[in-house]
Amino acid sequence: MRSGFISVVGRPNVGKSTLVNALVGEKVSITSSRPQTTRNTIRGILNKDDMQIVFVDTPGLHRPRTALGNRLNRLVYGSLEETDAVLFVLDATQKIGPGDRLIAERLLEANATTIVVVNKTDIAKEEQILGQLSEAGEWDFAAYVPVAALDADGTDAILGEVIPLLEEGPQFFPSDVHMDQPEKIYAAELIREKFLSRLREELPHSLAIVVDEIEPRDSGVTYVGVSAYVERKSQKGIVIGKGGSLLKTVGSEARTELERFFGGAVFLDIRVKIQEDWQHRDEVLDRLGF
Ligand SMILES: Nc1nc2c(ncn2[C@@H]2O[C@H](COP(=O)(O)OP(=O)(O)OP(=O)(O)O)[C@@H](O)[C@H]2O)c(=O)[nH]1
Ligand SMILES: [Mg+2]
Repeated sequence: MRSGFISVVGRPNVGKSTLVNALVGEKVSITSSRPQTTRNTIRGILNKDDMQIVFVDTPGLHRPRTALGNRLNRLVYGSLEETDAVLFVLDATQKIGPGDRLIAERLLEANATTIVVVNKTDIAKEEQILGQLSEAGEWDFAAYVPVAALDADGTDAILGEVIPLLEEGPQFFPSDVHMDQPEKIYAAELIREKFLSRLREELPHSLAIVVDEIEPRDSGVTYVGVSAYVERKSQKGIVIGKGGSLLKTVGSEARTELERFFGGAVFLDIRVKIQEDWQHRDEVLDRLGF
């Protein structure tokens, strides 16, 4: 059997998680239009006959301003040590900037086999795509592939580059699984995704979701008990919304997804709590599971 780990790295919001989902063919990692959506390395597993590819989605790399940001960057560069190749994702609609260059330098230093993926070609102008391919071409990485991850367009071309790199290796996961996240973590991510799509500006960064309890009840309903942590009192009001309206909307959207995941009725109980300045506090980050 041939197998390997492929890390997916890049600046925030370039479409890494969307790409991993497209490659695996399942929603393993949440996505949103807000930068810094992904907060952990998330493995998505693609099983093909006699082959297993483990894609490692990572948090977007940026100049860290918080203890959380620092941890996330360390996590990404740490993940490179255990990967066979890297997909370095660029956003075709954005100019290559200092952030991208820094990542490129780190990848070159680490001597990582790197495939550059130019994403969002569906909304980029042709000259933007060509400009990026030629500018990024100066880094002299192993391959360059334009894609539109949102439409799963170009994923075959990526696999065409990745598969020849795989070596004989063990089967890391059972052949019928496509992710390795514990149920509570995955459920918390699905809930956070719904909040992200409804919250504005800085608030998404201040939100942490912890699933405290998943309990099948006699009635056949699965009870899901959740704490939604914000950093300040004012944020609590925003997350709850006027007369509880935002919490209600998000709760109902999240419940629909959770019911699909659990395959049955779900009672979702979200409590909004304040954990002051959690992004900056190491002991709280430990407790919240970062
Ligand atoms: N039009 C278009 N939008 C895309 C494409 N890929 C991703 N997006 C959008 O770009 C936004 C960011 O996508 P994500 O997959 O969450 O980006 P990410 O790189 O994982 O972001 P972080 O986890 O914050 O680092 C979302 O709104 C996606 O729907 C694409 O190929 N075309
Ligand atoms: Mg992501």
